[in-house]
Amino acid sequence: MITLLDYGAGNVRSVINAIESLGESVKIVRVAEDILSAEKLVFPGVGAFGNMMQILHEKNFVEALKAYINSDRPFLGICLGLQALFKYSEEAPQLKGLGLIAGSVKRFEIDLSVPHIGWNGLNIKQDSRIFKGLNGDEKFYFVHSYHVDADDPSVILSTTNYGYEFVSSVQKGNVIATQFHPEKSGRTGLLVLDNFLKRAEKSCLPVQSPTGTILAKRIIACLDVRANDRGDLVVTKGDQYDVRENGDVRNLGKPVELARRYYEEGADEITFLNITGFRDFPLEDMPMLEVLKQTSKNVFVPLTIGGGIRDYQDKNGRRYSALEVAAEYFRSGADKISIGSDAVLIVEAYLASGRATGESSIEEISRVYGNQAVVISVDPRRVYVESPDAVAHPVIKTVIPGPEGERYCWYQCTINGGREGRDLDAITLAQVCEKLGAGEILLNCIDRDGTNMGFDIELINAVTASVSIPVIASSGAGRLEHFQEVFTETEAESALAAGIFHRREIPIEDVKNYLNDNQVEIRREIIRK
Ligand code: 1PR
Repeated sequence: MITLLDYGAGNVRSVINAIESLGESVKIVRVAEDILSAEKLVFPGVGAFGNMMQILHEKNFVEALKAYINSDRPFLGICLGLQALFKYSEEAPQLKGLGLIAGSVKRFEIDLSVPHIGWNGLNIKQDSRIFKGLNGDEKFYFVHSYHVDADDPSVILSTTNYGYEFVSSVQKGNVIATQFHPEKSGRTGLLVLDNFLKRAEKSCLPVQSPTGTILAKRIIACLDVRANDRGDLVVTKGDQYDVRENGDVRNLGKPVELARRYYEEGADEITFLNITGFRDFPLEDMPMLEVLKQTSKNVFVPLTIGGGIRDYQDKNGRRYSALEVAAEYFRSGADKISIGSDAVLIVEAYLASGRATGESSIEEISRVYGNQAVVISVDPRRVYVESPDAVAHPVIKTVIPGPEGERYCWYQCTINGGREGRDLDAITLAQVCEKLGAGEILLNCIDRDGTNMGFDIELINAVTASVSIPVIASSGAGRLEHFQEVFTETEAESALAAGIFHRREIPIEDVKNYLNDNQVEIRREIIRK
């Protein structure tokens, strides 16, 4: 029996699913006594340090946790579960950590995108039983803006490079804690978790121990989901957002099955977009929640879900906050949520008033679950203009002439699935959303969506140049070269595709092999039978 400390973090369901997939059963801590009587304790956390410590105090878990960890019984801390062991964090300096390991938690100070999101390796510093069966060149999934700084090097189990070398895991007797997420690191992550759970007897070092690690570029599979006219939830795909063919909603398969297939094929992340979410209310949309619950049982890479996340009033006049909607998605297995139309309305209100309210969905959800959990899905289309000063929006000079040969354009934001254009541009939207607490930009492009013409490189460069959070390039992938192009001609950290995967035109593995052959750092999953 594994005891799991659930303080309400966003990734608890993923950890439970991973532990249960390894044949173990989980007992959730209800009272401090459950911690003290635990045989093995797993403490997963993701989100904000301050919020976590506050809840641990409110639930009287702090002293019990200290007693358990000092008793040197098996303990696995994940992400915030690692940071909690240290004295304090720059993220909430007013709140003390457990102070069981000397040192503190610092924010990344680098000129790379923060948060550090994606698959990165480990520089192994000492042997451990969690390394049984590892080669040493595996990559693990990280999603964080802060990292620990240990005063005593003897507790450092591994470091990782991201701008500089930071501590990515620690070990002190039977206490092990990782900054990366084994529950979201595919089969490699499950192996590490299994080694901890099954008390792999021998402490060992991986076969190889490379020095220096590199963050991989991510390949994301996107499933645009909606109900077809018969009410079945299907994966569909638009051509420039038009999902109908001969009047019918294109049906490209079942969401749970396709997600599983892409996981098996090596997708680094999977995104579900409920493309009619703006119409209906997510919490009444049980089928979508069920898709997430079913998928997260067998898919151990990060899951993002978007569509309809906003404050809402149901037909009985009951008001629901976007935070409640997001919480339900996290409890159902999501690791990140994506906000589309509501983000456009929030930024318009911000620009109109010149100040943040603190109550927008972006601010509320990032405050509780951390900015790395909030993705902004942008649905822009090109608007060609005669000259750079034709409009009050940032205009780019384009190599792709307009219908009348125009050489300038701006990117107009839309809402409600591209149905309504707004007087706002994609660059300003991304900048303000970052300011309000978003952690990542999913940069779609209506003009390129479903066209197989390649990504809109000019749009991606314009947005990546204006934000310091990671950007996902999306829309238009049609050939292997398009992925090479987006990773060599832009700063995008990830590339998302849909149509080519659904129509089995190019398997994910081929994309990865092609990128690997062309010296683009990617994650390879060594399939362990
Ligand atoms: O506005 O918060 O309710 O969220 C709705 C979400 O659904 C938004 O994220 C929006 O991007 C998405 N969406 C809405 N309508 C459509 C549509 O297609 N009619 N899909 C839609 C957006 C864009 C990508 C697509 C890439 C890659 N599709 O998700 O997967 O363009 O496609 P490709 O590789 O085939 O070119 P809210």
